[in-house]
Amino acid sequence: MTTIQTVAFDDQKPGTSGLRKKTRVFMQPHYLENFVQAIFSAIGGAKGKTFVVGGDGRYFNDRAVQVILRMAAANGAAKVIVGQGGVLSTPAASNLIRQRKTDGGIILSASHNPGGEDEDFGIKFNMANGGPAPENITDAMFREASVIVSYNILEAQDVDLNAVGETTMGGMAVEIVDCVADYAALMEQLFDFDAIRAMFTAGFTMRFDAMCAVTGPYATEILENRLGAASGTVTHGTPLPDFGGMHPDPNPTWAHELMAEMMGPDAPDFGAASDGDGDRNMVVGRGIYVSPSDSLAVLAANAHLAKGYAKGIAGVARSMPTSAAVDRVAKDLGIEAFETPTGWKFFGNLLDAGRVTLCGEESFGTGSDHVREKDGLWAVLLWLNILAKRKQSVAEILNAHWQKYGRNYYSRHDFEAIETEKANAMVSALRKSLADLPGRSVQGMTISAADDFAYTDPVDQSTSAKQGVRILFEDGSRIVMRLSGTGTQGATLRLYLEKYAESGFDQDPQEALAPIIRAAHELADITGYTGRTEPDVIT
Ligand code: VG1
Ligand code: CO
Repeated sequence: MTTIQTVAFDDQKPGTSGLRKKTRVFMQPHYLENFVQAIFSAIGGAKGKTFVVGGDGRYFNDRAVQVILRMAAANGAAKVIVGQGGVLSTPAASNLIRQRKTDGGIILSASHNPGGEDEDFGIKFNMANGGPAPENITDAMFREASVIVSYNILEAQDVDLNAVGETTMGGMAVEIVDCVADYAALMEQLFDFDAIRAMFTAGFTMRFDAMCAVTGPYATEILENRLGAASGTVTHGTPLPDFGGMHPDPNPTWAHELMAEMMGPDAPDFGAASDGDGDRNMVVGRGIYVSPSDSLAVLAANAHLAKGYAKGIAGVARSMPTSAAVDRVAKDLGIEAFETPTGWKFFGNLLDAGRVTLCGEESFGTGSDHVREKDGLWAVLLWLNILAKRKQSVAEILNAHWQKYGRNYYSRHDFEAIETEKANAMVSALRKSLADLPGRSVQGMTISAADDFAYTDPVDQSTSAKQGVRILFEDGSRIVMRLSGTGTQGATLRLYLEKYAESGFDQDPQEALAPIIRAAHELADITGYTGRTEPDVIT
């Protein structure tokens, strides 16, 4: 074992989902090593522990896995379980951490951010429950990384990550496992594969765009091999280190090929896409896009149709900026609904305590208590299960849902790579104005309340402040603004817009939300501070 002297970097602060930087930042000497050592320090050391390690296969994934193995061995870990090739989707890693009763796992991914030598890389730690480290642990990682003076590493040859089976490194066991097998087995337990298979046999057609990212092998095995979807259903199914130049963010802007096909004359019955690390999903019906907030609500209302949820669901949780559509379903079902800050780490306690079964975010993330991460393919399979049982189209299911619950018109506008000082100035001015907003009228609407969202975890009472500015109107409409915690360049402003309608369900969301969009620009003076008049991405 070698102890290497190092100097701390001052920017190793994990964001919404781990530490994300440009790949070249991670590739500089000691950068990755410092943070890995900080992770081990933050969790009370690695000695005698078992970890899962894997990533989404992006550029530098393979070399980072070798570094982590050498450091885990040098820090006394008993065993590391690695996905073949160093690859594991985020939900599959979460599942392995739980199934194998390990002490946690290190996941290498910058998720929906592009990959490659000039793009993004990321690393995060998940706890023994399979979920992202909570804030007290990520704060400890930052503290440790800020004062680090040395790290431990073993001088050893690379492990052959492609050879499934057991080997050793120093005194540590290394087990290379098939990436897909355990995950696929879990999906078979939750969903009615026979019913879905029968639907495909009867001619149901589907397109799954894996966006050259990690879900390809999972989707091909489950959809094509086990469920009998036509071969070629999965496109962009081979994971590539640079995602083939695609931006692996499953939304209508970046998954435009899928959108064009689904809105075209020969659209299949169902379309879906997932992101870099496989935890996000976008769902599209023939000629109809399903917003993630609506998808969560539909899944909550229909989950009992799948065998894994046949007993019903205990409760639901959504991140604060996610639309309130799922709250209406919870009310109807007589179950609890929770509103948490952005980021999956805030769902962990509620899931562990059995208070919620389903949770989701407006950012194309949906999941359940089967793992402790959002899970793209899981959401797609639940939709397929519901379609197979209800024998209706996506459009019919969505329209029936709105008829029953009303429609929460919803959109998110992203203004990317703003100069950080300008974005911060805008947000602090907005924060200062909050107390004076109630009672004020903008664009013909009266503001009823305005605050900066603060959260107290109902299970362990931990608190998180400044989680997003909320401006509520008397008619129930809502504006939310926050700065992204996953970007690697400047600041990204996320503007979330919502309006509830009891009738008139066929409007374009951008039209239905037009006065609220204008009000947001007026209240925050987005153009004055940032020079931007139009968002870069609309979802
Ligand atoms: C974004 C999303 C958030 C999500 C996070 C991680 O965070 O808004 O809902 O949990 O990405 O998703 P932010 O701070 O940029 O708004 V993933 O699939 O990138 O791990
Ligand atoms: Co992701």
